[in-house]
Amino acid sequence: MVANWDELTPSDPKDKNNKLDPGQVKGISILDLTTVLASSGAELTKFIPDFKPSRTMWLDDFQLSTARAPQSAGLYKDAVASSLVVDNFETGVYRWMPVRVDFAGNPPSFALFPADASLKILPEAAGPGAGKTPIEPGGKGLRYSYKRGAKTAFGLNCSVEKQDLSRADRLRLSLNMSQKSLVIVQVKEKDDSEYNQIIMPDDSVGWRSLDLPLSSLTLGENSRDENNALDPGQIKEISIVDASGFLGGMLGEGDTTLELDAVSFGLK
Ligand SMILES: [Ca+2]
Ligand SMILES: [Ca+2]
Repeated sequence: MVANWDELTPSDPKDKNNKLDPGQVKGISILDLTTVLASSGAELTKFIPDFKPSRTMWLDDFQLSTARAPQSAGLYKDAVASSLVVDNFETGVYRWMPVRVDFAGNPPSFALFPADASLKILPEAAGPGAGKTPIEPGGKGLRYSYKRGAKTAFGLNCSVEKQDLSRADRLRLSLNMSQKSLVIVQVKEKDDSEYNQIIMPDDSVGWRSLDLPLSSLTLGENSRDENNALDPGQIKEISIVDASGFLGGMLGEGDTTLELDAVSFGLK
């Protein structure tokens, strides 16, 4: 994997200019978040089905380069507009969390990194395009493979909590389902209000390039929001959910792939 300094997000909200200054770097850490969570007492086996406490981390070919890497996230400006790239998958960094939700029980149960699913960044999973700019599909994309069934949903979550989205007015992404699916594109505010765009089964197969005005997303049925409006500056998370399992077997079950590329917000 490779990343530019300016694609790293600050974990300290008190940083003066809200970006990493290469001349100020004094150390680099690589953390296995699973072990961090385990030491916090979280019941990981409940969320990560194949969690093993004994883990090995391998590190090789570590380099600091003066050449700029392809940009896979962050602010991008062209002659006409500004965008905030959420992910175009060009640098092999994984920013999306795979999730499975089982509705058979009450309450529903959640599994992060479900054992029966796989997540890969691949050239074969790229959207159609030359990927000439960070906001265009092409190059590499993300492939989420899983076996779907009744009363089960599979989704991908990406946190954008550290990004300044106050000027965002559109969400763009390229999406490809391997079989007819009911897909929900969901944007969540910091207070957990959920806003959705539903992709109907007949519009889901083959690459779709979506360009959604944020004002067209609608508040989820089970969601409350104090002002009933999606406030871009409050957006903390994007989810892409295959909710076909809700339809009681109307859509096909079994092996399914969800491919994603070129996710960005258009800025005003
Ligand atoms: Ca790409
Ligand atoms: Ca709101």
